[in-house]
Amino acid sequence: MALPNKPLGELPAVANPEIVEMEVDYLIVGGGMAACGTAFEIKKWAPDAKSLMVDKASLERSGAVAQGLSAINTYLGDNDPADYVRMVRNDLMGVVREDLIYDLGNHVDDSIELFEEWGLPIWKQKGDEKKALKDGGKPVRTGKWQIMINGESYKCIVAEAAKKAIGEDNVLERVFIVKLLLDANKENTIAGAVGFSTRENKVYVIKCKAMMCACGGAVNVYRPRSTGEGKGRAWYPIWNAGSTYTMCAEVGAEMTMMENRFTPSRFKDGYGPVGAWFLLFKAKVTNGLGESYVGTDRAKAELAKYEPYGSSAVTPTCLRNHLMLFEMKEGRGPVMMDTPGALAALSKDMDKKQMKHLEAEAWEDFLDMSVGQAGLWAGTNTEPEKKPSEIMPTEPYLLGSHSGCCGIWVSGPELDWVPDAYKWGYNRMTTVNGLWTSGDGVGASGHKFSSGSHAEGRMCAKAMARYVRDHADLAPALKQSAQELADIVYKPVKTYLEHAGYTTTTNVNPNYIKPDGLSMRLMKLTDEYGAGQTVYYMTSGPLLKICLDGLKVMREDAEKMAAGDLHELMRAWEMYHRIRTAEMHVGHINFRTESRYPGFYYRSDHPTVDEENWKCFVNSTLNPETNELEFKKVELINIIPE
Ligand code: SFD
Ligand code: AMP
Repeated sequence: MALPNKPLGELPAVANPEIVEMEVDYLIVGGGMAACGTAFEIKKWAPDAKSLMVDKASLERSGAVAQGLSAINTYLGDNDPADYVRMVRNDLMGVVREDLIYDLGNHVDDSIELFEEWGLPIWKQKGDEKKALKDGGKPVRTGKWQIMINGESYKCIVAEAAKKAIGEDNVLERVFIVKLLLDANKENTIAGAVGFSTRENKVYVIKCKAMMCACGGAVNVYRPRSTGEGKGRAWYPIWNAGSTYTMCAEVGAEMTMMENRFTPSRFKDGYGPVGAWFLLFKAKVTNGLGESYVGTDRAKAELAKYEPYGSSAVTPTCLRNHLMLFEMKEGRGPVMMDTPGALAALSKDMDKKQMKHLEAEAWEDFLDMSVGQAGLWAGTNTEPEKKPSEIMPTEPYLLGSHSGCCGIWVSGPELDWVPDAYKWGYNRMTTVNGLWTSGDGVGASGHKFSSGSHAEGRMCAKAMARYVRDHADLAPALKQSAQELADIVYKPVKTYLEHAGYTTTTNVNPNYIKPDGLSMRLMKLTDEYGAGQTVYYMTSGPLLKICLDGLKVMREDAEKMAAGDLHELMRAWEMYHRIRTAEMHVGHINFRTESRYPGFYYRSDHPTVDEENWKCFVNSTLNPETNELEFKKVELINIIPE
């Protein structure tokens, strides 16, 4: 149930919060696209079971789709799922789980048909305006895989269906999950989670038989380009702090491709997405000399360095970024999106009314999903039909559902063509028994986007129900008492209350550090040493060592975090999740001695894409004895022919 908004100011935290203990069959951690998919589907496969969904925010507007979206980037329609695999594989420089991608390609459209049934307006081709997708209605395609929507209320629509299916009383909003918990009696088996309310002094200890954890990717691990009053503005959702990766890794889930990141090219300062401008409006991007930045001989020579990917029919996203950075570094900036040229070309044969409509679409693209960009256009007197806009790669984000693929190593579907090394019983289950993930959580399987994340969440529900049926003896038991768990969660509060009186300003104190201070430390470290934007995404072995040493110290310092109110307590745990996620990301980059994703990051000591030695996955696990990550290479198996 949603709780009312806060009165003025944050709610002070108390030393001894109320403890609420719960037990359910299915626990869904997160409330985004993937989690809503699981919540919608679980009742179908386990109608009599008790399920609970827990979101740190309010379901209607939580996660990456909070502001809405203008496009659905994965709709197969008449396309062959094998071609979908080929596209994703090429875009992610060859190293992907083809079984997961093919499986997703087979299921994703079903979710989109449901979205339409629930009320999401999907653009249709002329003549098909009234025909639903499921009845053969043809959508307006921007690219081979993408379709346009009027998606300002996308998340509200998806959340409503999830709530209705699972039952409103089975949704806990404004509860931040801090840790997942293993079973006391069964090895490597999930048994529950612990979290706290951001609106009441309450700790929740929840036992479960099966769990789907999908808390999105990780944002604000790296110093953003935005500063001062604009800080907090980013492209991906700042509320997702690496909880998925940290919480799953800490219970022993094997991770994969955590070296991957996404540094998307976006409209500078407002972070507006570029897809619609490239694909729908067919806009050209020019360098400071007015040349097409991808079309010069210089650009072709750069791409030739990264074969076989450089010469592919569609240049991978990272290499497109590489070309942009190449121009910027050599002083041929700014890189500009020629919005006036694009709109002029499109409106050549239009009357005044049609032109107004086209201009409205240009604004709506941002009003539907990235409102800050529309605000920035208005604030800088930018009329896109008159003035071009600058494009710039952002700070790095860690995610597994958009054009990136870091995440968790999961089982593939139980199908005979799936290699044995890729499946261990239950589709999308992690290497921890009873623990699933989806969306940004699943590694080596990018380009799912909003639709694929929802579909993947639904696939999890089916597999979870089978697991619970197959294990009738499941009786989750926790290793620690509810009080011990509450003490861990509220430790930053106790630290604060014990020491806050020592200094006159509560933010500066020799006995503790506030999450805000730790955030600045983290961003400075990852940015300067871990290939952030201020160093043009460049790092090397010696720089990575400094970064890893710094992160280790920071994790120790995190033990001394202090939180005076519930909002700050959330910030504290977000910081902890970010630090662990950064350790995984930087550790993976350190292990992979090549530059697999030029344009996303570079290693100056290993600048090439080394197909001979590194066309493989890098997986890691956290050793519970040493608390250190252990890395290994894992063989890549090609399933779909070229
Ligand atoms: O334009 C905790 N995305 C796009 N997808 C598309 O299909 N089309 C687009 O047009 C896309 N574009 C886009 C996109 C995202 C953003 C931010 C913009 C533009 C501006 C990507 C999709 O949105 C994305 O792939 C999916 O949403 C991923 O789904 P999922 O479920 O993996 O993540 P989520 O939706 O962010 O949800 C996360 C949830 O977890 C909660 N949470 N809950 C409890 N405890 C914790 N510790 C928690 N931590 C987080 C969150 O509140 C949230 O509910 S475009 O750029 O290409
Ligand atoms: P974006 O707005 O950058 O997140 O992209 C939205 C969709 O368009 C994703 O499916 C991208 O892969 C695709 N896309 C964006 N820019 C290009 C481009 N220049 N060429 C091909 N596909 C693109």
